[in-house]
Amino acid sequence: MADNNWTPLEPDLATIFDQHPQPLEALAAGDTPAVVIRQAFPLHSCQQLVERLIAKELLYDPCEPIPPKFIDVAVPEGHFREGRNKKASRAWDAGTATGRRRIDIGTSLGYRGSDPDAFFAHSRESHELFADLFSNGNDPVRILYDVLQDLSCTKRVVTAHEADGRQYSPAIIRAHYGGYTYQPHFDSVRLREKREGYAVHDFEHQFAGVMVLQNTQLGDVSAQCVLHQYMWQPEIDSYLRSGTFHEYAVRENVANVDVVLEPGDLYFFNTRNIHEVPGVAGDLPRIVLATFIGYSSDRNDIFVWS
Ligand SMILES: O=C(O)CCC(=O)C(=O)O
Ligand SMILES: [Fe+2]
Repeated sequence: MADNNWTPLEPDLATIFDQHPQPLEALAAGDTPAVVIRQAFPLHSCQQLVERLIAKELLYDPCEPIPPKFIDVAVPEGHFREGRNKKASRAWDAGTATGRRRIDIGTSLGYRGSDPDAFFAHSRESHELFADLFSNGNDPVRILYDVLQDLSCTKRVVTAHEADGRQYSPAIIRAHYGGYTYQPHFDSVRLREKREGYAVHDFEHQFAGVMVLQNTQLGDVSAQCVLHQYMWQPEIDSYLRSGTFHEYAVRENVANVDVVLEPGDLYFFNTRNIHEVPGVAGDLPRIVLATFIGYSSDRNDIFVWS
């Protein structure tokens, strides 16, 4: 059953606050699928940033042969590591799709968090890398944090850190080549990755804050996130793993919305809502700036990491 009231809050802070006094509480409760800020980062800044990432050889130009170093570091679809496991788990069965590569710039807790020392060492390098990348002052990470700060009303937004001061990576840039697909899944350091021992484990809710820097397009189809009005429960795992969530959603009348974004648009959603980004194998990779966000109604601080 389509729930017509389950629509994103958008397009700018003033309008969003007119609709809801506490937008992040609305996300926590699942009352809205997403909070969308249109054109948070200007289109020409998105384009300049992508050019700079290619010039610095942090990403590759899809029109050129792939430099071998990118083949070694690409993250396969659906991979994450649980707890202290060295071996990757898969959030869904991606089959044997080839050419779908994800290149990360920054540090992923989901992918690297099984070895805390290596994770925090890698995160330190990411801080230096981002400081260098955005030394021109045109900093989309700052914009994302500032918007989140405004949305949070009286809370304080900080990069996630441990009690001893070790910092998580402030954000991550992900480039998805060749139609890389996020099948229906949820993200949770608590419920999925079981990151006990990390400070981010202590928050009640997890959100994502994602800014699109470049999209991929094939004909008139571009890659967009679909959010389902279903908060993860253990009984859905078998459907997620076997790739049959859509059949379940149809049978149980689970509503969903497409969040259609242009480069420069920024959206926040509750990562416990089942979500997906069907891949589109256009000429260009879909590139996003992504964060995870730890939020508790009764805590004054909001942690951001990647
Ligand atoms: O790229 C997006 O818009 C969301 C990706 C996502 O679901 C994830 O990184 O877990
Ligand atoms: Fe996700």
